[in-house]
Amino acid sequence: MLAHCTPWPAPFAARYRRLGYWRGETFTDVLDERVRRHGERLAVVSENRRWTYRDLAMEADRLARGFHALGIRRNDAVVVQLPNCAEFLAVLFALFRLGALPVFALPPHRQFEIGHFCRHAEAVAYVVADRHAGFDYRVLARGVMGQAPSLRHVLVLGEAGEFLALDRLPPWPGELPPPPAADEVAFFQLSGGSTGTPKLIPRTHDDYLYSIRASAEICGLDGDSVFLCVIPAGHNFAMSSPGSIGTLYAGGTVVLCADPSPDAALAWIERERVTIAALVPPLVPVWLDAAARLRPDLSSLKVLQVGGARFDGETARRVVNELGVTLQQVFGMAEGLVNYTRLDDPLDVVLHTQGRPISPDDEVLVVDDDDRPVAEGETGHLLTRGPYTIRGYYRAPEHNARAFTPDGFYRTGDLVRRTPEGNLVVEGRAKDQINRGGEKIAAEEVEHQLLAHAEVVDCAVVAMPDAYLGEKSCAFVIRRHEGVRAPDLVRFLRERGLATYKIPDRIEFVDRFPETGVGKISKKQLRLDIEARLAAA
Ligand code: OOB
Repeated sequence: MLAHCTPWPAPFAARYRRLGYWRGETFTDVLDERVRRHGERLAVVSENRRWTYRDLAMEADRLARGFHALGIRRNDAVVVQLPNCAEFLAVLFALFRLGALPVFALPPHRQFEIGHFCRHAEAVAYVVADRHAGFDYRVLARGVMGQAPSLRHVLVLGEAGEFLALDRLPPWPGELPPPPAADEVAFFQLSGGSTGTPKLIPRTHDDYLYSIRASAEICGLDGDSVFLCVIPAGHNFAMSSPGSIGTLYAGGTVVLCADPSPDAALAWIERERVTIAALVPPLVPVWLDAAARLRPDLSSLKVLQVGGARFDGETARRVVNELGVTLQQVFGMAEGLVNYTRLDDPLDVVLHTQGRPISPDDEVLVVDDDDRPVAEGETGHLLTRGPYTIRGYYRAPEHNARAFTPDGFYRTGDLVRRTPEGNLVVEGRAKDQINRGGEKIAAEEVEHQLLAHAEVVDCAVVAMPDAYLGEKSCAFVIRRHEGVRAPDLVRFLRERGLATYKIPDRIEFVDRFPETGVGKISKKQLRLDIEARLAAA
């Protein structure tokens, strides 16, 4: 395995192969096989594209040759930050073909995050769109170029400016080197994180394709499936649960929609006869309201998946009643484990649980603070290990020692309970993270940034309830002088290049922090505090 990654111990790897989870199949094999079987079928649709499987494979091949001509080689990391579009998939399959390693940045990431990914993975290239959602990524790329010594190329979808356009890559006339092996790392996902810097998650062809194949089956995908991707295409949910790659695996059609507004998305469903879509919870009421207002023809839509953050039972019921579709709750993580309610589960399970793991070999433990199993049905920390859950983050030995148990279980940081029939219910979170409508914020990361401000003596970032997003972030700050105001701190964070969703939604200045019995800042008390202030207002 790639250096600085933690392989599965040999007996586990042997078991996962013996049981047929790991089949020695790569992403390139999958695409080639689909082209052989049904090259003329529609694979991917987006704003300006309508590609068959053959078109997608040809575009991926052209890009792979271009990347190779530029000197991009096996195990070279490439940060990919594209909006939802067909080209995203072509870039992906091109990099997979070469064994280069995409790092899936999210569209809202800015200089702080991108610079960190580039340096941490020693990325040789950065792929962006020229502009998206009113933001010019070439400006961001200019800033990042000066910050990451390894970075040799910025490749741009659209108007490249001083950079290289994806549609003008030099052609490589010769043979490409052989594709990578299935047990090698294929790419890096990003961790939602709870530490000062975001961690990189190495996923192999073998493990990821297993989760995809099994997910496609659980979600009933086949050649007639049409998947609508409105959440960021590089997020694990959108890619693999079963997501765009699962849809291609099944021979269906992926619709990549760059505009997440419900008006646009509902129009896509009608136009392309979408059969399955994936949403984060805050989008659901917005869709329901838009559907009631616009009355689009949603008769093709069979399954609506909701995941990434807590989904309340009331809204869940509305999905079933108002859209007449099968609801599926998805509780997953980029590190691996994904749980689904099954399509034929009783309504009660679908409305009130987050489902059960993909694999019979997903080991799930619910434990107390000392890693001892709690009584059945009690709430505890969720630990997991299995055929598609990583054993370690990339280049993070110290963090790995805390994030994994000595016998290789990943500490998810989620608090769950298991129902008698084996479904998990997410009851809360022990990790120091804010889940802002599916977008994860590591409190410590924002605190580090705030502490860099000369007027900040100390700070603590916590979640506060929000009617629309479920949670927003609130920073409690002890300042040196009263002159410094919240807008000053917000501007400071923006200038440091922090993604907008991580900028505290609210800043409260205080003189001191409540403490726990052992003298640490009591975030629990701070959460109660902000809740009370919100309720009073
Ligand atoms: C997905 O992946 P990540 O890596 O962005 O975030 C994982 C974390 C989980 O540990 C949990 O804290 C939270 O997000 N989460 C949920 C949830 N789904 C994820 N919390 C409550 N209810 C849910 N249904 O978010 C992700 C990856 C693959 C599929 C779906 C979601």
